[in-house]
Amino acid sequence: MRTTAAVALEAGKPLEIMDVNLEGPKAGEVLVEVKATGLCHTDDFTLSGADPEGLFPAILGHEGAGVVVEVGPGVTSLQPGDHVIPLYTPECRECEYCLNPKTNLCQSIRSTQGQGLMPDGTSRFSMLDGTPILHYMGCSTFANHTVLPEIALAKVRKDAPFDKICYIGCGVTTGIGAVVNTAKVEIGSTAIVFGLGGIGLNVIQGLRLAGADQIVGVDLNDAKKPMAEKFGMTHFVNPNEVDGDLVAHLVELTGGGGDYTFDATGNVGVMRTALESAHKGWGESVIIGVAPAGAEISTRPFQLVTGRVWRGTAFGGARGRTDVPQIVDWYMDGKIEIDPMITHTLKLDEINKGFEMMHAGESIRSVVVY
Ligand code: NAD
Ligand code: AHE
Ligand code: ZN
Repeated sequence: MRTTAAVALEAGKPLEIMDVNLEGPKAGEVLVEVKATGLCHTDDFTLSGADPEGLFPAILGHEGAGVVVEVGPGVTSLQPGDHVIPLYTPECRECEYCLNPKTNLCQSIRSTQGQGLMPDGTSRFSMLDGTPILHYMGCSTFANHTVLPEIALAKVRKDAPFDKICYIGCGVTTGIGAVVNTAKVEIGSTAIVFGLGGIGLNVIQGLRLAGADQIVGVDLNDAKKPMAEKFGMTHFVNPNEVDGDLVAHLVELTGGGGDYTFDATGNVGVMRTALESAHKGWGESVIIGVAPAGAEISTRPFQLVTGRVWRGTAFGGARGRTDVPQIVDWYMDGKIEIDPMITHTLKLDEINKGFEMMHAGESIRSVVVY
């Protein structure tokens, strides 16, 4: 079939809207009509050329929601008409990783996914002249139709709006999951969140859900403050307005440091500040941000010797087929909020404007509706 997509032809160039060929689903695969997709900073990171796994030409996008159109041979858990959220972290429920309760990082298709290919080592997308186009993070939601493995789709309730629940495909689950699955924050905790964008705001709403007492937000952009307060931030710090050492300021503000700190910027200098502003003896710092190729984190080992813990999280530690339908229920039941964070709704041919607003710090989440 033919479908319309925003194609990343090369790093650093705007996406190009074009018709592309899409082959139907093979064994174990599912054809999905994408109804809506969010624009995550990670899409921008890959498009910039900073992602060591970034390959071109590719169809980016990994924060979608849509409807099953057709299933390939052997697919048993989904049928046409089902509503689904694509999962860049699949859940096969069989591999060594899925069987280990300590991780959500299903590895059953990770190597082909990282090469922009389906599990059989081929792509379903091509240009109209036959040139193959690569998949991205196993999702490619910047296409109106896409093909995914069955294990990379969460089946969700049909009354949930696509243009909101697409955000659960990455940002919402990553932020809330970092709090409840990875850090396992306790009631009454003190926390510091660095970066109040599409991920950091969801960390903040996760902290509120978990019953944190003090939630400090740190961002260079003052315009992020009102939204963060709406989601539960109790104190705001702009590093540019702090006289002297930022770590010392945060340690004083929190009475010794955060029980939990979170990096949602992708800046390795910020990651160090986050670790060092965690409380001596027990503070845990969670890295969410994705750093460019070649970037490395550093700190004095003494920071860890004296009891701080440094860890990371992918997709908020969530097991997608199990946890994502539940997060959709939380949204539909009013336990979590999504709507105010979706600041812009765009058509596919406006997608580059969405990235421009991200760069300018004008948006929280832009969502493309097909
Ligand atoms: P975003 O652009 O919406 O937000 C980033 C925020 O960080 C902005 O508000 C910006 O002003 C702030 N910021 C930038 N530099 C800062 C600094 N030095 N100090 C304080 N604040 C600073 O991005 P997002 O969509 O929220 O994504 C955040 C990060 O999380 C990205 O690196 C993204 O790739 C990553 N991410 C990781 C996962 C995961 O599973 N680990 C999932 C989604 C996104
Ligand atoms: N390809 C990059 C790493 C990118 C990365 O860390 N991705 C996160 C999800 S970001 C979603 O917005 C992730 O899930 N990582 C685990 C994995 O297996 O990719 C690089 O540095 O090579
Ligand atoms: Zn993302």
